[in-house]
Amino acid sequence: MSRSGNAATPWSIVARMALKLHRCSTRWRVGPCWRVQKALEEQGIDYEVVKGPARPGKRTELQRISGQKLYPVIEFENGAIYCEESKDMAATIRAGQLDEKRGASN
Ligand SMILES: N[C@@H](CCC(=O)N[C@@H](CS)C(=O)NCC(=O)O)C(=O)O
Repeated sequence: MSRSGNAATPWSIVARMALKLHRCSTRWRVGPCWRVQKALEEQGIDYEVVKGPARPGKRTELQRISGQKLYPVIEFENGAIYCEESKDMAATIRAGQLDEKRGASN
């Protein structure tokens, strides 16, 4: 193996951390959380599911990061938060515009 800078050499591989989808804990494939999760799936975007508490009073972390208590919320690797109506989030993902939200603080 040479150290020529070949992109396939092990030391050149940069691990990509997945974004986090903060969502409700239902297993049913319906509703706002699933709408956004499905769009991530369809677009082949790496994500990690973080299932949050069902009781609104226990959603302190969600409240802290997003300023509100409803799921779904996307947390980027850089800590940026993306939270809109799920229909708008799904449309953004499908339009290939999710990266544009990475710097947003909404
Ligand atoms: N209008 C919102 C509704 C979001 C919503 O109701 N999310 C559900 C989870 S799928 C939720 O957070 N439910 C918990 C609650 O209402 O306290 C949207 O579509 O984004």
